[in-house]
Amino acid sequence: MYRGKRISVVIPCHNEEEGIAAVLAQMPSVVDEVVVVDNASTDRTAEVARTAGARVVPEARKGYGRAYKTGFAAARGDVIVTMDGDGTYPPDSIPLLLYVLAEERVDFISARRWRSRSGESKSPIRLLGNAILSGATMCLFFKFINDSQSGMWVFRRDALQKIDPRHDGMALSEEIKILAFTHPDLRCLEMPIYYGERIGESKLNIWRDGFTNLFFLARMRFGLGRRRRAALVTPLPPAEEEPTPARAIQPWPGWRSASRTRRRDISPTRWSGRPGATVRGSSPPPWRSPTRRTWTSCPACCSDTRGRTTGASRTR
Ligand SMILES: Nc1nc2c(ncn2[C@@H]2O[C@H](COP(=O)(O)OP(=O)(O)OP(=O)(O)O)[C@@H](O)[C@H]2O)c(=O)[nH]1
Ligand SMILES: [Mg+2]
Repeated sequence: MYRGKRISVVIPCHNEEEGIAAVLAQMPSVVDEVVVVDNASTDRTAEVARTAGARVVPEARKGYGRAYKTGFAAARGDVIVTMDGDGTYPPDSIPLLLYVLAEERVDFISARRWRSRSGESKSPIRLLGNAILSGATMCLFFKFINDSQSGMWVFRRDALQKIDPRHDGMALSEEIKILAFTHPDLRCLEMPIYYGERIGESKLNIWRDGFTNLFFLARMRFGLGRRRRAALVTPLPPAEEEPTPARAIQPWPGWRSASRTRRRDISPTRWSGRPGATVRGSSPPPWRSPTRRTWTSCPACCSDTRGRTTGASRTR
């Protein structure tokens, strides 16, 4: 628990029995739950994680993104922290990242791998690949993201609904950052961290994953606008809760019978169920259209003889 917020750490694992034990042993006390997504492991990953106190969620469908989506759905915290189960990301940086998240009122932090703790740097091919992908991200989306492939993020749970990442593979890492950093309602930040040596065998396929991520960036550049617009459409309420059509609303007794009567027959006395009401002055209260989001007066009683609406109609 940190400043009244529950903290969940989500870790996707595919055959990480050596790494996960080391990661869980370093977990700071602010963390309320650790969700280890056991992604089709054939070793003792699940058993080791459970013994170390983590909640293990099985996910039989392989894929880094697939594992994360399952983990996010299972996490119960208000703030979600992610990292690999291989010891590369520092669990002891979590309190500092949470402090910045709260102090700066940020919604999403991506941890940038700055320097290696042991002083050993990554292989040149990986450094080059990361530079190309991060450079392409900056050029295509005009966002200064130094480490687009980092797997450590700290974000508020409610931001996840706005981001809605979908990719099943390694590209989820860049997808989630692009969606967060380009979202108009989210405050995002990149913070440097030290990274450690990998424990166990890498699951990254440098060429395949590298090119998949690069093509995904291009596809996302063209699809992002459409995706944002689709997310903006407010879904209609479910059928059973659909509001009654305006004509069936009975703001006062006698409304229905009056509206069914031919227009020339409507007299102030017949029209009103309300004492003292007149045809023009007795308009029913404006109603809010759930699809158009406008407040509309009833055209039946507020329109003039040419059928023009005379009542107030305003958009909120
Ligand atoms: N690549 C990959 N990783 C998975 C999968 N399912 C879970 N994971 C986990 O996702 C995390 C990231 O994979 P890594 O192999 O560490 O990839 P990486 O961090 O880009 O590469 P390294 O620098 O070698 O660690 C690890 O904890 C994996 O165990 C999967 O299907 N594919
Ligand atoms: Mg890793």
